Formats: sequence, C-alpha cells, structure tokens
Amino acid sequence: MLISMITSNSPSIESSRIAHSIGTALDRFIKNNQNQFLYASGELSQLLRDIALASKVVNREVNKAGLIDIMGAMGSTNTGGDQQQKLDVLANIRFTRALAKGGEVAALISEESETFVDLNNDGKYIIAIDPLDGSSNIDVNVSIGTIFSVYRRKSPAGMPIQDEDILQKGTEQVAAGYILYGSSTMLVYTTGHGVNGFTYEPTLGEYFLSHPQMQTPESGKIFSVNEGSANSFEKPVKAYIDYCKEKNYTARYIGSLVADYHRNMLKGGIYIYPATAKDKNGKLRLMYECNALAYISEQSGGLATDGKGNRIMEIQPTGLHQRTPFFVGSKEMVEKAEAFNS
Ligand code: AFP
Repeated sequence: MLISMITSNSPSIESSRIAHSIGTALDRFIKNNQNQFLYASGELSQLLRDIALASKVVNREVNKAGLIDIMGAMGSTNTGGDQQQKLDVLANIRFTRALAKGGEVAALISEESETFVDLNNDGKYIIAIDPLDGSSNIDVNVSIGTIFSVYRRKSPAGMPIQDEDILQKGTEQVAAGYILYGSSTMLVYTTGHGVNGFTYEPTLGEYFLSHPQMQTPESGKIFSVNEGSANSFEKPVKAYIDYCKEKNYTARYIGSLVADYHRNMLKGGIYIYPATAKDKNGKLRLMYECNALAYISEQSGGLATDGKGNRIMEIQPTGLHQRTPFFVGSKEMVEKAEAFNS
C-alpha cells in the first residue's frame, strides 16, 4: 500500500529539489577541459587539483578559527611588514606542501617568503600565491581569500630557476584563480577560456560547478575604495570618487580584496587601491594579488589597469613583492576612472 502511494507520487519527487543534480565536480570539469590547456600534459590539471585540495584544508582551519588556538598574530611580520597571522603561516605551509608534493612546480613566489621557494628543478610551472589575503579580517570573522597565478617556466626543465622564469608579466599566466572563504567557499579560476566558479559542498568534500562562464557586467553602481586615505589620493582619483558620489553609486569596501573583487564581478562595480601618501605605488602586490585578478577580470569581460593607462598584465615585474596601484572591475567604470587622467 505504502509503495503504491509513493509510486503514484514519484513524478513530483523526480522533479523536486531533493532530486536536483548537484552539478559537475571540479575534478571532472578539469579533466573534461584538459584539452583547452596550451600544454595538454595533465600537469596543469594536477596542479589545479593540488591547489583545490590545499584550499579544502585551509577552509577547514578557517572554519575552526575561534574554536582552537589559530587566531591572532604570530608575533612576526611578512615581506610587506604586515603582522603575520597564525592562519597566514598555516595557509602558506598547506599550499607549499601540496604544490611541492606533485612535482609539477619548479618554484613558488609567496607573500610569506622574502625570496622564491625553490621546489623542484624538473618542475615546469611557477606559482605566485598569496596564501591568505585579508588576514587582518580573520579575527573578526570576515571573508578572506587565497589568490594564485600559474606560469610556465621559460628555461628548460632540469636547470636551476632563472630570473626570466620568476619575473614574468601577467600576460604569460597560463592559469589564475582565487578561493573565497565566505558565507560559502568558492574556487574561481581561468585557464584563458573564460572564468568558471565552483562552490564547496562541505559534507561531500568537493567543489561543484555553480557559476559557469562568469561575466563581469559592462558597468555597475558599486565603488570600492578605502576612503580613509582619500586626502592623499591623486587628483584624478579624487575626481572619479566625487563622480561616483554624484551618480549616487553605492560604496562597498570590506578590506579583503578577494571578497570586494568577487562581489563587484558578480554585481558590477570597480575596486580601486590607488597610490597614497603612505604607499606611493599603492599597497597591492603585482605578482600575487593583481595579476591573477586582472586575468580573471579580462577573461570575464572586465578590465584591470594601474589607473594611469597601463594594463596590469603588461607591467614588467622587477621584484617579487613589487606593488602597483590597482583599478579593476566593470570595463566602463575602469575606463571612466582612467578618463579622469586626461
Ligand atoms: P591584509 O592581508 O593585511 O588584511 O591586507 C589585505 C589587503 O591586501 C587587501 O585584501 C585589501 O583590499 C587591502 O589590503 C586593504 O587595505 P587597507 O586596509 O589599506 O584598505
């Protein structure tokens, strides 16, 4: 009797929410799209999987912050003179370990290390990574992120790493992405064929494709900038911010680059970190913060410049921890901000 009742109701179960497909898992997606990579060797796929795995471990730690002793400062500073948080250090260890294990990575550039980390001369890839960006937000339970760029080494594998391998322009990236540890955890990446976003399903321990072929709206109404330093912004930046206010745009600034960028990419907006009196070249790092987001931005229809007419990805790095002013987001908004320079 019970069985016949269920059977008679079953068409609605098939089409109900509980029976909805959960989507494509990241692993399967990477495998299905392997032929899009310039070097279809499977190594880049493995490398992306390694990053995803390390991010799951970091995600677990981030979610436990507050319960165990991983919040707060280490008592040391990183390359930029910022206080190192315990989770910064932990994330750096997790990503370095995961990337070292696979053998695909020759060297790692990290916010947490003064010089590059030499991993394996036989490796073909160079990774630039900010293992945990926005870490001053950890203690107050605000979204944080990981940002990464992947480059192919220039010198032949087997040789010691050269400057030309390390100091590559953003245009040379073969993949880039970020992980946002937010109200849900997302991994967003590009290999130069559009941008795809995956949401982490913690009970299954997997990322699933939730945001296929992401597009930045052409324009938007959100501007994100730390106006606390506005007195020392250059005139064109001040003028653009006044313009945003005249237009009644919405001000949104978390102080966590990945979160601010991600929101603007989805809703339409501009993120600005300009030169200030304190930081003459802005605060953000070209190699492991700006280039990855610039690549993702361009791949999703947006734009990224230094606010002075230079495309971020074309800036030749001269140092691992080089800073640059950063204007990124909806194309029309970045173009408008640039126009205030002329
Ligand atoms: P922390 O990692 O020290 O929190 O810095 C975060 C960050 O690099 C970036 O994520 C923010 O957008 C930016 O700095 C915020 O800087 P301000 O506090 O100067 O606005």
